[in-house]
Amino acid sequence: MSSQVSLDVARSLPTAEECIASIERDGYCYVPQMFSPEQVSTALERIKYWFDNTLSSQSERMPYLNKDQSMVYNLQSKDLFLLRMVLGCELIEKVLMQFLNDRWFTSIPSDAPNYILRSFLARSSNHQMPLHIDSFIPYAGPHVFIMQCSIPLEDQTEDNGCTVLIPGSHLSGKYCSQDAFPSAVSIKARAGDLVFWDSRIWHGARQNTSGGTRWAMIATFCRWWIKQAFDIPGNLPQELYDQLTEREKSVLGYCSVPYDNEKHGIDMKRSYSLLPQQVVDYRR
Ligand SMILES: O=C(O)CCC(=O)C(=O)O
Ligand SMILES: [Fe+2]
Repeated sequence: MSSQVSLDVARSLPTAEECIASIERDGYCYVPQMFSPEQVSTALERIKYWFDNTLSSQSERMPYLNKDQSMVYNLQSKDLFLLRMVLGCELIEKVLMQFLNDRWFTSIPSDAPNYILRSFLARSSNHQMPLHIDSFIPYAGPHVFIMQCSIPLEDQTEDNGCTVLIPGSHLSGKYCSQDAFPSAVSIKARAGDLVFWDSRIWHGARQNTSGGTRWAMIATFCRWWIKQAFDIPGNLPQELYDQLTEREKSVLGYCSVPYDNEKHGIDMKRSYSLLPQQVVDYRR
């Protein structure tokens, strides 16, 4: 399977094995029409709602890459529908388990994820997003620490700020050069598609000159021992926590948060049986 599949060819979804092979080789994989039009239209409506209702409370202290971009952060603590669109997708789980599960995390069943959600946000493009890596350091090798899943909720084109990336750059072992931007591949995905990438890949987004929005949800997942972008476990509303399965709780990070001190616990890798009843008790 090539990483970018022609959109007008009717085809069934690629298998997890095909996605894994593409990601290993090219650093990314593109899955047409993973999500239904109903899921996409509900998600877009909710993202717009959350954008309108949270923009004014966002901190002024923005990282460089997010400045003056339209963003909604922490979707996992806002909307169970959006969270389950991602966590409930079998293909996403299979692919992430292959790359990010730790086989020595034996306190959780081996057929369940032990990776965690690093961040879950929605983003519409404005100005060009420079090429960057989200693995923080470049390194070559077979082990992946961080991966991203993007779900465009509107068709993304070269005019409205589509994602761009440099195939194969995940194995370059180098930080990005902006000189590579002109040779980056445009991911002209449609609403409801799914794009995976190894966070070491050099990627960014084009400038949006269309006058419209280009909303996409971006979920970043990492190995259980990597710091999350926010204190995700500590800030989930209790009524949302009550509805989650053990599997979902562990993906949000509850099985790998540090204990307050040695009196409460010592193992960094916890079993489901140690999950707290109350969010306020999550570190204990
Ligand atoms: O908006 C995109 O397509 C890319 C976003 C991105 O690279 C990021 O949020 O780290
Ligand atoms: Fe990124």
